[in-house]
Amino acid sequence: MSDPIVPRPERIDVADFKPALARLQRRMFLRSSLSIGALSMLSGCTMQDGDTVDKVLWAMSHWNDRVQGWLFDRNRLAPTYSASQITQPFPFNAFYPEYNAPEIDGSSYQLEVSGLVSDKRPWNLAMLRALPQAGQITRHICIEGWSAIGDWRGVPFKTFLERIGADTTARYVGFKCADHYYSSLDMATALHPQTLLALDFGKDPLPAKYGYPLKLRVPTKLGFKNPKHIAAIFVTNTYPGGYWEDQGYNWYSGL
Ligand SMILES: Nc1nc2c(c(=O)[nH]1)N[C@H]1C(S)=C(S)[C@@H](COP(=O)(O)O)O[C@H]1N2
Ligand SMILES: [Mo]
Repeated sequence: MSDPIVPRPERIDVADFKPALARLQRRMFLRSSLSIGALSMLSGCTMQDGDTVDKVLWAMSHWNDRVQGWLFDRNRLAPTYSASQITQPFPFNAFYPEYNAPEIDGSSYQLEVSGLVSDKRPWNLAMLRALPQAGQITRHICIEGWSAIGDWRGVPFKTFLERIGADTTARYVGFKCADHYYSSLDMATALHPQTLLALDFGKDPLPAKYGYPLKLRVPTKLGFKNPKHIAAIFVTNTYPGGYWEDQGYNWYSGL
């Protein structure tokens, strides 16, 4: 039962992230201790054809999302760091090389809003900058086995959801990006006090490679749940999936 979503915590050089990683490892231990044999007993199928195995594994993964959602403590904060601890240079990562990062014209940029919200008017950058801003220095952890501390600033996502009149009893918030990446979050994480609609990296607007003009910074999730170059945000009860999520990475991926 190979699991593409298991990060390699031994390659992450962090002492202060130990509690979060220990929780993650505990959850993964619980999952990996279920053998194919146990799975076939539980699911009542022989797990002989690939399709069935696939279906059971996906069902397990969605069950795992629910359990992780229940375990999520909406008040638990991700660790924060001092300015001297910021990683320089901060790594770039995407499903393409850095020179292919989309170049977006900030002056004509519009953020689309749709789904279960009362105000669907699009947003430009000046409107987003006029909302209350907050900063954070937190650690980004990529599933590929690296982590880095960065300094992001922007609109607390909860504030933004309130401004657009989002139905916060809905299950998901989905994101569509200018590079055709996409992702989604559970509502509890969307409303978490450290989830930030980031406009700046350090003192300056986000550079193209880090997601200009807008990215979601979610320090309670793995890196791939932090969409860059956001073009559209929607609130929904229909599971939206994501670029890596749809290829087997665990959707919840909380820390
Ligand atoms: N639009 C978009 N967002 C994305 C990605 C991407 O390919 N496209 N990659 C994700 C992954 S896997 C990581 S680790 C981080 C990397 O962000 P960084 O370039 O700021 O380090 O962006 C995430 N968000
Ligand atoms: Mo990543």
